[in-house]
Amino acid sequence: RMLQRDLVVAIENRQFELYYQPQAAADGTIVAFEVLLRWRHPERNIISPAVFIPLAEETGLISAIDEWVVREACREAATWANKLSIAINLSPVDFRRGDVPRMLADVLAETRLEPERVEIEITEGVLIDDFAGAIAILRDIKALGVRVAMDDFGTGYSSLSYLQAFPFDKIKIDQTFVMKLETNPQSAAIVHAIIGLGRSLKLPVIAEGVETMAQQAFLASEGCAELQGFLIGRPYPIAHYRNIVTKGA
Ligand code: G
Ligand code: G
Ligand code: NA
Ligand code: MN
Repeated sequence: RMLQRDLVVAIENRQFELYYQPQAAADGTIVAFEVLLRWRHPERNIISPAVFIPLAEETGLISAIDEWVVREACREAATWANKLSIAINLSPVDFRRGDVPRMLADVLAETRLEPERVEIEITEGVLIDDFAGAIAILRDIKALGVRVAMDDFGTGYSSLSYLQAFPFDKIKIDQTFVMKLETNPQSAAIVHAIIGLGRSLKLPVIAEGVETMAQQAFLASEGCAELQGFLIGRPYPIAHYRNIVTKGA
């Protein structure tokens, strides 16, 4: 496909951009930013990662792309006066193809970003093919001082056994549950259960896709630790949030 060919030169032609979406504590204070990749295609508008990440995964370009994301995001965050954290998405394919812990260690050394300020977001897809291998890689990542969050929690197959097999630092409730909180009693029950699970396991829970004050109020009453979504802030280039990240700690 044409898009696939264009993807090969996207890094060297500087067509990728990072967007940053705030993550807030229960009291509304912004505590971190999720890093979200955008492709500014020369002949199209901005292309969503939902479109080009699968292509990059098929062609093996994903490892180079994710490494670029990690390096750019760490370089950016290292300049922030208030030392907020960043959450970076890695593809399950990275875990099968490359040496992710080595890559992270190299970038952290190069950018001098404190490892405690980095959180890796992975979906349970990472554990499906080679369970033991993935667990070993995750342990090496945590040994660097980097945190690991389980993304899109509740949408996969056996999330509960994964929580038993690996000490994740955070659970992200998938936005499909959050978006139906007001209209679907099942969604509210599932969100209630996930937050309760987090409390029992002493795992902080973050809800994504928070768009309304009613959703925020429900999540607050359930004791959800953190919120992410358009209500808190949309993903934008970091310039949009410059006054937040340059504020003294
Ligand atoms: O930002 P948006 O909602 O369009 O993202 C769509 C999907 O792409 C999400 O599942 C998100 O996790 C993923 N994604 C966003 N940025 C990156 C990235 O830098 N690397 C990887 N591997 N996935 C990303
Ligand atoms: O799969 P992952 O959780 O990484 O996907 C995150 C994506 O969800 C981001 O790319 C972002 O564009 C999108 N997103 C974040 N907050 C909201 C929201 O409140 N509403 C909607 N519709 N999408 C959101
Ligand atoms: Na994510
Ligand atoms: Mn998600």
